[in-house]
Amino acid sequence: MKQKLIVGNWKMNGSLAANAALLQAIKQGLPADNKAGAAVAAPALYLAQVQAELAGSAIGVGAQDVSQHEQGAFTGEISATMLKEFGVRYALVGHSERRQYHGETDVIVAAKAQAALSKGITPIVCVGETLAERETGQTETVVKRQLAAVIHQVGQCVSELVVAYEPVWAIGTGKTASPEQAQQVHAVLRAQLAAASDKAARVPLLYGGSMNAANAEQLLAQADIDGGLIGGAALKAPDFLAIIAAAQ
Ligand code: 3PY
Repeated sequence: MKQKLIVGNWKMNGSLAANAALLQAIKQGLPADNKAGAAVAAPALYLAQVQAELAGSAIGVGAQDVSQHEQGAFTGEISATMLKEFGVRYALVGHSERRQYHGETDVIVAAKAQAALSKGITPIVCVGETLAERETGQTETVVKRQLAAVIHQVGQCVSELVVAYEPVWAIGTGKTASPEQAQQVHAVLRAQLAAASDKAARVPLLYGGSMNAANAEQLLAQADIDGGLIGGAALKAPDFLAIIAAAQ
């Protein structure tokens, strides 16, 4: 069976003390025979701390964003090269909060995915529809359009992506897509990836959007759900560990 991948998205949460306590608890609680991949995507300012805390552990370091630019006059931006220096293995791109609050378009998201790949960082490409889009039957069109932009940009590197389906209506709302709703969209994404690359089967397709300790097992049991991108539950060690336990 394909290894599952559980990634915590801390968003703009944490402090030096809270991060240290959380990472210690996660490291200590990880079963010795853990079979799932795990990573945490921390605020950029804490990446050095997270890298140091996780040194020698199997938990990967993730960033929540990456600039599409290599270097230069882009105030406030952080390049893939800089992330790489801090041991970053994954970078979220196109999280709906970035699309919504920072005006990130499909084209920008695709450029960010390419920038990450070019420096050996795995982009976790987030796609998902809003409630209005779901209610007007546009779910498939929207997620396919978002993913198509990235596929077009990265060409043959499609098989090196991670894709996360995060219905916007399920983010931070406590509402979760049912396992069937999530699987339906994952199957669409899998088919789209397969049409682009014969290695698409190996692309981890994560579900995100209020995945928690109570619903993880059912979601992860779906044929095309290969892991989770976890919001609030990633900030509590027992919950994050329970999701990892459900991913064995
Ligand atoms: C959530 O579950 O709230 C997320 O946005 C995870 O990225």
